[in-house]
Amino acid sequence: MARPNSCDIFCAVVDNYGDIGVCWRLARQMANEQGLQVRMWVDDLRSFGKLCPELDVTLEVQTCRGVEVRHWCKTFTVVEPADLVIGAFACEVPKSYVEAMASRHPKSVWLNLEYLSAEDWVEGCHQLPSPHPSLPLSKYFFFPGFTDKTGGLLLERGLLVRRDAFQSDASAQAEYWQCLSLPPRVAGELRVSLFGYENEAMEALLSAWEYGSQLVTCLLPEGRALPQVAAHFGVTSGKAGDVWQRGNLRVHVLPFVEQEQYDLLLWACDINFVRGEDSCVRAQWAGRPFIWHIYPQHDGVHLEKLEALRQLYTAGLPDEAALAVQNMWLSWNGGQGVATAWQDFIAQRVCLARHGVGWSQRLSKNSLALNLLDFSRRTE
Ligand code: TRH
Repeated sequence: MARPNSCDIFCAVVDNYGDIGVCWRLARQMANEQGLQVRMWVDDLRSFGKLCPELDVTLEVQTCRGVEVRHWCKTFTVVEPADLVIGAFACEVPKSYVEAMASRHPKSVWLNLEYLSAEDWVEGCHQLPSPHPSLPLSKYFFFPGFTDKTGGLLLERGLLVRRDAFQSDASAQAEYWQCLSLPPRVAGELRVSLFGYENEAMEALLSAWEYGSQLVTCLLPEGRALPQVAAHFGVTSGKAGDVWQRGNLRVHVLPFVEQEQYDLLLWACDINFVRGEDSCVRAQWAGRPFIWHIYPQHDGVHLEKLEALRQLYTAGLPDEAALAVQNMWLSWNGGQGVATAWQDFIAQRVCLARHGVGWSQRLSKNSLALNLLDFSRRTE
């Protein structure tokens, strides 16, 4: 097939912001960097509105940042399918639309964009077809990932150059902190972003920061971790703009911001606590040491995913630094001893920061958007 000109992306929001976060990033890259005509079908415009404040959640059809956004309702009126069709995270593309894809000439290329995992089996499943039981049409499994044999990661054009410029420009950073109403940094201060879920290790970590020898400024986006942090300071709730201080710990509660603004936060902080899928990738693009709170699943499979990324990411690090990452990630994901793990992690900060930059450069060679286009060009 020739290079696709149009792309439909279907996104069913399960919970949180990962699904819509990935789809929105992909849609903008396909439209604004690759020049495709992109339609994004989203079943929950309210969640989407958190990431994209200019969205009008009452509209069925609108254009936002070069992407046509459609409210995906239960009653789906069939439209002419696009050249490339991406169902995100195993969402069910409407039956009538699938039939239209099969009878189109040439047929649409249909992909299911899978969840991100660093596990070995991903390479073997990437790009496998799944023939439709009754229609002359296959769906292909497309796996993002961290190695050359996977679909790679979403990375905006020029992002690492912009990151490097920001991270080497002290006045741009000072201006950024000022915009957040933060005082200028003092010598020895550590700035940490904290995006996560409810966490049993939270109280122990906050206490370690409070009684530690270094001033820690914690930037806390509003959301699921907020009530626990508020409770540490003896308050029942919190909101963006709140500042709490005790001992050597100062917490600034931040509003949930657009994705580009969140990137700036990750670039500006010394250490980033991230979660889920997309923020974890963004922390890797930030190049700074990070701690991943993986999305917990009751069968415990998330711990295998955590371990798989941990192994890839720490390969080539000196033993002490690799162990520090392992202990910190495990203690933050249901393990024990977060206070000690934090001390060991912070002792490796310089080594991990150097490693993070090299790691991001290596990952940047494998672009998910380009791989998707290349695959659809090769697929009949
Ligand atoms: O919101 P999440 O917990 O999403 C998760 C994961 O994707 C997981 O894989 C999935 O199974 C589960 O939901 C249902 O974490 P994630 O993936 O990091 O998504 C958060 C998004 O929010 C990401 O795109 C970054 C963005 N973000 C902002 O745009 N502004 C902000 O201020 C913050 C804190 C985040």
